[in-house]
Amino acid sequence: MSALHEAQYPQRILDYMEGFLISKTLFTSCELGVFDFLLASRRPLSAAEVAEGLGTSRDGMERLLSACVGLQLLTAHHSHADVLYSNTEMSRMYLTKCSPRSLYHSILYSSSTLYLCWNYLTDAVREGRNQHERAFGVSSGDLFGAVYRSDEETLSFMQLMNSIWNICGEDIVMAFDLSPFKTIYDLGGCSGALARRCVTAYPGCCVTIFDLPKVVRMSREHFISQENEGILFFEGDFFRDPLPEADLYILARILHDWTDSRSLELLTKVYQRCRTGGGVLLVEALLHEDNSGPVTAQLYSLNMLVQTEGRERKTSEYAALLTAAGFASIQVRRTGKIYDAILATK
Ligand code: SAM
Ligand code: ASE
Repeated sequence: MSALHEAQYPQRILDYMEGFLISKTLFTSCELGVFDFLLASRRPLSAAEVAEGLGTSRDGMERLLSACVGLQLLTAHHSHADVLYSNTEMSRMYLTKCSPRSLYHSILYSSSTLYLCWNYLTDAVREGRNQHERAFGVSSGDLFGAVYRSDEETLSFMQLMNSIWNICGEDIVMAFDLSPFKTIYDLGGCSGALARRCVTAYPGCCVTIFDLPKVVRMSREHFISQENEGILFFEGDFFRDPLPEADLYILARILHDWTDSRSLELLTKVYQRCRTGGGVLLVEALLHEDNSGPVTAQLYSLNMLVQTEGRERKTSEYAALLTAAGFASIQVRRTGKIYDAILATK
């Protein structure tokens, strides 16, 4: 839409103002299980049938399904007086729980946690700090103590971390040729989704997921079963404990959780334990050098403000941290998706 048009009718402003209506429609449809119910039925269903199956009001479900049609998340089939609904290709692929490319768990975490944190964005901007205390009544003194405030929240966060690699993981492990690195530690490796991508792409390597004991326990229980050849676990605290020696350390979405000084502290520890000729792979949503975008990274940086102690950074800011820690020959690969990769060597 041209500037002139926007001056007369501010469609973009209206879209932004009411963007949360769209988010909430998506959240509620996933939470109620609409897409999985339609998948299981294997034929288009009426609103009454979906309402009956999911235990909701018929009127509420009619409006919800109709809004999903408007959002192109469902297809409406008109037969006689009735309307029948089915999943679109996109919702079957990304919104059903068990699809290999599912974002279902990301959506649930966005609904149950992010949405509540973002209720305090104004306070976060005023104060310049995260809002765990206001949103959930937990102290944010220990950041991951707050993020992992219950077993349910821990699993939910881990599922969020896990699911994005369903759609972005391949690009990250292929961004550089990692085959020369045999012993790899994925620091803060969480559910192990990226580790799994890594051993699939490089069958000759061994990836160890290094994470807090509770996370390792949950990862073993819910995400990585014994059959996963080439994936090991190491329980530890990367700030407090000595790091094991390795050829490559992956830090995916780690530095963006922390201040520059904590990030440098961690990278320095990594540099000291890294074998000569080895390296570090940073995986982050990179901001453009002039801060002009991408808008996803700009918004994620606000999310880091409400939820963590960190920020999203530009390539030059990561390069400065890597150089200060001792690393050299810093290379960047942009993937065009959410996350990019930076490789530096010792
Ligand atoms: N790398 C994963 C990914 O990109 O999907 C997870 C990133 S998540 C934002 C940060 C991870 O760092 C979590 O798995 C968390 O448990 C881990 N972590 C936080 N503090 C840690 C510490 N002190 N020692 C080890 N792991 C830590
Ligand atoms: C973190 C990553 C995330 C810490 C908290 C987080 C994400 C959500 N909450 O390291 C994933 C990225 N998504 C957004 C909206 O920032």
